[in-house]
Amino acid sequence: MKNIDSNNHVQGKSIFIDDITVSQNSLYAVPFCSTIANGKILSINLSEALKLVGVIDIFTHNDIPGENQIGAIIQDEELLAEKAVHFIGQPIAIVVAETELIAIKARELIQIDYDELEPITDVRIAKKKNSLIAPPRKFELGNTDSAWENCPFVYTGTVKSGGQEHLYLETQGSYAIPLENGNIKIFSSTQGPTVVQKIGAKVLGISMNNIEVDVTRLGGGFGGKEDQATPWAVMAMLSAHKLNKPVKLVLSRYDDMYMTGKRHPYETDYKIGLSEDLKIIAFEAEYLQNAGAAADLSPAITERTLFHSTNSYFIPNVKATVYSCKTNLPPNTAFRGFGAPQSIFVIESAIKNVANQLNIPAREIQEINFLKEKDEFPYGQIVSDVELQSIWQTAHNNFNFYDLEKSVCDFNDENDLNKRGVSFIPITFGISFTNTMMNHARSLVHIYQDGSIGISTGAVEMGQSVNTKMIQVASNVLSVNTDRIKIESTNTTRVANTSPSAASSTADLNGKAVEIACKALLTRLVGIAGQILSTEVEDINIHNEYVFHKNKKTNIKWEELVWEAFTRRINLSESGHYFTPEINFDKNIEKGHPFAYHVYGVAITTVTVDCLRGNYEIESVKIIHDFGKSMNQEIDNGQIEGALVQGIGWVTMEEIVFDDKGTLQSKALSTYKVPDLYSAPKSIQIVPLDGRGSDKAILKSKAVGEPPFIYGIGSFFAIQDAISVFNPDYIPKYEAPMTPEKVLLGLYQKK
Ligand code: LUZ
Ligand code: MOS
Repeated sequence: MKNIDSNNHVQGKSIFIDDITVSQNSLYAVPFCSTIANGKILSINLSEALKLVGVIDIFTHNDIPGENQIGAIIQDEELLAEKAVHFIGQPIAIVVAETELIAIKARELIQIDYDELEPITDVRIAKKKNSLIAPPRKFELGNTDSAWENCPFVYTGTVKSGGQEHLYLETQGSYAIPLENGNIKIFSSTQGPTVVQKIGAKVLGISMNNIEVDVTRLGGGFGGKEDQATPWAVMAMLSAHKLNKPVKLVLSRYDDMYMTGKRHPYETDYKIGLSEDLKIIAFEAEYLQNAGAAADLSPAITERTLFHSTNSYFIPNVKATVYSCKTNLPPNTAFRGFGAPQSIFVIESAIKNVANQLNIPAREIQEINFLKEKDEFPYGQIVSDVELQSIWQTAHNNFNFYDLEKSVCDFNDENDLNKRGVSFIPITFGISFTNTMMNHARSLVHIYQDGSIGISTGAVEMGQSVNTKMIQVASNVLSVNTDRIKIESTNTTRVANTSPSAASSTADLNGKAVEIACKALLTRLVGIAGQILSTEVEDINIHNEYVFHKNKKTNIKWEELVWEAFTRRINLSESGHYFTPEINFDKNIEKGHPFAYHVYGVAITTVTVDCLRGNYEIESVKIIHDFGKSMNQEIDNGQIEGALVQGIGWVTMEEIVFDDKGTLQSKALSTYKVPDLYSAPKSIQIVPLDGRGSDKAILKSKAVGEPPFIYGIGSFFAIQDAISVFNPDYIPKYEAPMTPEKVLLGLYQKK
């Protein structure tokens, strides 16, 4: 089945926040934000701005009727700064005007005085000053302290990875409409409608049932709208509430880039020990996460960093500690992978470092240490249904590692100024929100009298095609054509208490909820068919829109059956609720079984470095991926390709630069380069593993959103290998991104 939105997307007919028809009396809001990274607010003067013709009002924290607090996990973030500011881009006031242009002009007229303080931008300084978001977390298995003496090979190192701009095509935005009795309806480009509803109610001092959040689709989220769509939505609601007029707030690209948080940069010190036969015996890591000025989702992200600290390997002795460091940068947030890519980059760098020291391919160390059935993860979950061995074998069968490596060697022998490198990245990604309570979802399915079907769920469509998959699930259970089924907007009044669409779990959780509701409806309809045909329900089934009796087609069509059921006063609506069984996690002992299942895979990346210029091309990425039993291979391949290229961007060209005053330097697409068609791999081959799937995946079709992001990491190591071939003096540093500038310096580095 094709993505149901593709025709409209291509024709520009799909509706995003900025396409919603606004009513005539609508107003426009823009945030006024801090221009310093740390300091006290001494005075603020709005009078010049308020004088501008067309300005309606300017709101500060004094205008907030409820609590000035938007922190979701830790209550440490004001919607509008009161006495002090902690990062450049922190909202202080909301300017509301008749047009967006007037609002922008007015905000330039606001006068503000600060008492400026020294900002912290560096995680090492933050840790030294004990500037932390929360106490550190530690996962332990075995005993590393006593393990080192049994390790003939012990290496230490430091690994750094940079931030990343989400760059969703649709910027943050919302449109709030005041209704009667103080109620509000808001359209928001959010992954978390319930988060917007809950925080909005708190700030406005009203109840959740006063707010209706409606989401048709997002022009991309990537985690950037899991938590950080909320402040802008709440600002629109606050303004609408105060003025009793509809208010639209859509950030410009520039505002969006400098006001919102990004992927967390990490700095990590590690120690790794191996036996003579290359078994990893012990691994210690101390991750320093740059959280920015408030918690946002950082505590949850630190957790996933620890969960993935050993990637695809069994290591009997592990000590992994993470510090969430509070700095004067915009609060960093969820981004595809949610802290896992950062720690997987660390363990892969450690393995690569060992391989370089021992002068062997990293692949040999990787293969020997793969997780096997019944191994234990550092968090206590026991490995089951592991696919790594079969993935590795399938990769070798399809792409012959030795031929591949030999062709790279031959190329390097024949070329002086172009050099190639190849790398292998296995992945093991845990599926479920690590916070167990978030792993449930609801659906509401209506069958209308004419046989058409409307489905609401908590799933937010953000380009990942979850709506298409929901239709497939309903069509599969009811055996009706997909064009009978419509997916309604995601709306907190129809489906309440939703978890954000995140953690790669949206299709699993909401799909299961749709499946449950449709099965209940099917049972009712089959019962009616049994009555009509005066037969046992066991002999009835519905197939391709017809009632079948003892596997023979009858002349009762779907819509006739539905009408008959309606006339017999049968309820044709049903809600479904699904919660992931078995999962648990005890934070006190840091042990449990947090994940429904794991997704596995491997990527083999070949790059060519231009040794004169320092730029590079990704020749090919060959992937064996564990889709389980994919319910839509084209859509899932699209997720793999997008995630891969996004991952490549993170470790190669995307470089977020803040100066030491906390000012974002890379705040436009002229200074922040993301992969385009020319920098995408020339060839991407995706071979689905003939895997077993999991009963906890919807129709055994495993989650696919985040895991393949990690394949992109392979390009980092392949580029480094190519540099090493050209320049034997090159000493690799494990610091992403590997920009062309760094490549060039590496190519001509002298001992
Ligand atoms: N969001 C979240 C996530 O709240 N919890 C998670 O475990 C998670 N994992 C990946 C992406 N978003
Ligand atoms: Mo996400 S990083 O699944 O919002």
